[in-house]
Amino acid sequence: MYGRSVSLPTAGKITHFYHHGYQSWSLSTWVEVDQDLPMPYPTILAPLQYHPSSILEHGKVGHWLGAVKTAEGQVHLMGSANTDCVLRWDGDSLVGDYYGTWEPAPEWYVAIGEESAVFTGYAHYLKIQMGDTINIPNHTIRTWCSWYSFYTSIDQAGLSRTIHELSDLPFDVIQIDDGWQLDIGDWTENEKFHGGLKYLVDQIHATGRQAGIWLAPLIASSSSELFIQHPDWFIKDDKDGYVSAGFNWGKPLFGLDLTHPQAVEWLARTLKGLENLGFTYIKLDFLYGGALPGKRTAPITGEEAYRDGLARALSQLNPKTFLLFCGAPILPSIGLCHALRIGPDVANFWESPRDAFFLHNPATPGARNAIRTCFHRLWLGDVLRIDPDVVYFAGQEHNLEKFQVELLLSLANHCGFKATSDLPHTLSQYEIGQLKLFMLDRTTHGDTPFAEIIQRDRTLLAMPPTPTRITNMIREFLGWLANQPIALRILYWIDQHKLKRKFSR
Ligand code: 9PG
Repeated sequence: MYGRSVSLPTAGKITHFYHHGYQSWSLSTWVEVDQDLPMPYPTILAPLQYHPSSILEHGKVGHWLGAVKTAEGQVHLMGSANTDCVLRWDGDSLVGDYYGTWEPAPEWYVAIGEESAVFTGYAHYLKIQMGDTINIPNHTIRTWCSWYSFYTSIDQAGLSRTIHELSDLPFDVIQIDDGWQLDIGDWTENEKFHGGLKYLVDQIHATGRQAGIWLAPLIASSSSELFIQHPDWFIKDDKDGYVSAGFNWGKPLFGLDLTHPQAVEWLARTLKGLENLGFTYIKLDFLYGGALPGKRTAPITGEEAYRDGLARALSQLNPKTFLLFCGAPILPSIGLCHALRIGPDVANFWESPRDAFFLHNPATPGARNAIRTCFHRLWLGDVLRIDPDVVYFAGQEHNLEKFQVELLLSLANHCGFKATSDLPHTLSQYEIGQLKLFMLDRTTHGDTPFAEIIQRDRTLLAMPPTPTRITNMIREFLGWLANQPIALRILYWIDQHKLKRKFSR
């Protein structure tokens, strides 16, 4: 089908709508058609978690693709290989709308049949239409990443020690995550890395591994030199204010205008600089910031700007440099990256009662949220490498039950993307054995494939219960509180303080 607005009549009694979220961390799941998803709170985090449009439609909207399921289990799917496409179900038909600026009108892929067959069909269509510009490796990825143990408290000494401790454990990549930079926008090492990043890269290389680095180059905080020196490189709204890219690190964030030629040159230089230091695995995070709706130098949409500007900057890199995208709009990233995070952050707990029951927010960190969204996006594995985030081995570092750990392990195994942040000295001999078995492809999680475990017990990934009057009142209050930047700043300080204490011991 072709058209700016198209409609596919559906037949049979429709019971579920497949809600496909906007970016890596956004919820993706089947939603019962007679059930509305409550608005997730706090709204200050919305730009980090959803596309502004999907918030308003209670989960009955899908980005780039949409599907409905009949009582008999037959699936109607409609999807696109273009940016700026949105799908809805109007009660009779799947309706696709294109909001982009390109002519002619886009093509829409349509399939009707058994669930896994129609999603696989769409994945193959995407691969051909968008994914064949990049060579996707198919070996297992085994990464040690600093985030889920050190968080922002990384420093040169701690990482050096870990590189040494990782000794001969089966990892191919050691990836430095958030915490090394001067500010969000200023991607040079801070005072905690007095020897320079190169010092750590050399240590990693000496162990025979690839060095990886995290950065979030499409957002900046107002305190950064980048924002202060180049305020005209950022996305604006109609009133000439800056479009919010959300709030994190106790700071408001803004998105880079990827239609500004100098901003793209800066981006290319920044990435090339890291590659020149020896980083061959780059985790590009918070990428939604470059795709936010708003006013840019060129009159194209956010998604178009993202795809075009990012492609130009990345073309300066060695094609062998492994690119992992995170916090990224899904479809506009296809063909630009080797691997893509397809769910929210795993955490060392199953579910946060505050987020699930009171804020009704399924896009926040937690193993259940991560597994739910990843499970519903496994079909993307036919398009690129999917990153389900980390697994835990160190029993003393998490509050997950055994079967929850096993679920994470079997998910990582399914994806062939095996990462952890566990610090070797926190692992018992037994746990080190488990880690080795897992990384060396000798299962430690039983033989049942991930999808089968989930299919057997669909309550595992059920959505939190719909709010009641009481929880709604609490949601309004907590949502209001969490929308106050000062409250988020205080939470951030508390977290930082706790981390400092933990690592000073
Ligand atoms: C570093 C981390 C890790 C992690 C990423 C990303 O506020 N938020 O909604 C929010 C969501 C995700 C997030 C941080 C904040 O995590 O997914 O692996 O790299 O950044 O800061």
